Amino acid sequence: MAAELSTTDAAAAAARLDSLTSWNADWGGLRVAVLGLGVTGFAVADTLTELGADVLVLAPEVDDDRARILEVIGARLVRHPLDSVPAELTEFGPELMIASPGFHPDHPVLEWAATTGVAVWGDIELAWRVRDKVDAADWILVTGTNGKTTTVQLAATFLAANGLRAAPCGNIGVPVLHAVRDPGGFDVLVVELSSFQLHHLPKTGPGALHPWASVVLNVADDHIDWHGSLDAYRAAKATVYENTKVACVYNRADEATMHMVEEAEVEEGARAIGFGLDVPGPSDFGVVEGILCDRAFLDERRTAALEIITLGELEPHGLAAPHIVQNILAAAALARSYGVPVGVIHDALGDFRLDEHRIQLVAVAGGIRWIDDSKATNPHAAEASLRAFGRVVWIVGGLLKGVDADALVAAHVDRLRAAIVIGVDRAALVAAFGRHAPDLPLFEVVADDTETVMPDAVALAAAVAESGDTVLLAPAAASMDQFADYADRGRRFHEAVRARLGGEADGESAPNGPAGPAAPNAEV
Ligand code: UMA
Repeated sequence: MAAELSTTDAAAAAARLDSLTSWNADWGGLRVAVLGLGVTGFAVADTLTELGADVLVLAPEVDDDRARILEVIGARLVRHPLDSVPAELTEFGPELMIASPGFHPDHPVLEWAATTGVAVWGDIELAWRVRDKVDAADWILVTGTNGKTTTVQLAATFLAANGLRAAPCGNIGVPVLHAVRDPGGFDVLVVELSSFQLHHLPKTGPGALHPWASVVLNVADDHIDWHGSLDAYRAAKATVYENTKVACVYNRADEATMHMVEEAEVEEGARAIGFGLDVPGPSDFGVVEGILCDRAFLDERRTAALEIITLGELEPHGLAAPHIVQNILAAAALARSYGVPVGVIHDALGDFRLDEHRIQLVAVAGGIRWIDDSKATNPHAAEASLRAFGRVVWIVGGLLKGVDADALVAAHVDRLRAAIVIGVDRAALVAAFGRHAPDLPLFEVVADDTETVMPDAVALAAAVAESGDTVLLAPAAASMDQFADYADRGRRFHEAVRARLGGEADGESAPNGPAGPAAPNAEV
């Protein structure tokens, strides 16, 4: 084990790190350990070697292409299971460690960094510090348990429709470092942040973000196993509002998000902007008689509102489900804070389509709708999905990530025709159904072979569903126990449905055609 840094060494190391707030700062020779070689670790190592730092990458399993490129760019790679601290790391004596988001805070290597006084950053802090490489774009931050990706895509679409160079990035799958280093430059980055990424962000000091606008869409149980408690998860999410310059957007239906804004240290003049499906107050976005409205970014907001679009216009594009309308309102608030006219937002929505596996209509046959919402990877997302339909045959289960699905089951038993439970954490779900709906037809797919899970689940659903029902894949759980990811789970559902129905299907939608959930009823 390396000895702890002496007080003088530690002060010198801290002072050097404090000075690193620009692409043009002196990164030369800085010893940086990079933890993980997934999408993030690779972008971090690539950036740091370009900056002239001395980079040591630690990773358990390594993609051959990435390993080859690391060699070419001059970063060293240590393959190690990382269940303990590799000797190469202690010999290297890093001045800084950059951890990939998936690494748990009490991972042995991160604990070693804490006890030896090595600073730990995430990739987001690094990206913020070097954001002036091309053009120092403004950042708009989006987090929340559900709806992040859709909101990021919507906001970036609205900004781009107004002629701005805008890029969606972050947890959405594109490291922010890629966007920051794009030679074309951007005016605005719309950054999706996971609670893992937020956990590593400082609230003050040279590494703290100062976003243009920020939003926490909602907070529900998720990733409790990673953060240790719901409070810790909430605290990580709340970081997104710190130092916001123009608009802190919050969800009126989720008080926790409002309290986060109240407690955040924001820049002078930053406004709190609420969104919700009900009638908006001044400084809010909301819905009045089926019309989505901005009552925040207009001088006459005490007496008037600007019309963005109607639910009737959204319906044909499959965008009228209540939780999607909330995402649209939040994204509109973010874009309006950057000066995008409502007419531009209206027109951009006409061309917008949701990604696959989000309440996606797969087929209709014999009056039964088959819906893929594989993206519902936690109970909160599955809740929104279930609410959007009438009588449901529910395909549920997977990896519950330490989250309790009991309340979700209890809340929706009345709308269920049957439940089909898949995944490794079946026992908890089966017990919940036993408690809340002992008479409900309940089937377990016990096979855990990736090839057979969906065909088995679909066969069971086909046997029990009746005309007028919706067969809904909304697992309320992560997919990695049996599938590569949620997209793989969704794809296999599509394949199984098509194989089962063959020529029977009455029609199949284009990716994310209207799934037909009830539109929210606005109150006047
Ligand atoms: N690793 C370990 N030990 C650990 C954790 C990770 O050895 O304890 C290894 C992994 O095997 C992997 C590497 O470290 O090879 C890096 O893994 P990572 O899990 O940090 O993932 P990345 O490939 O860098 O992708 C991350 C995000 N992944 C996670 O937060 C888990 C991606 O979000 C994100 O798109 C990408 O950075 C770019 O920013 C995915 C995700 O599932 C979509 N996010 C979670 C969510 O949305 O719920 C938070």
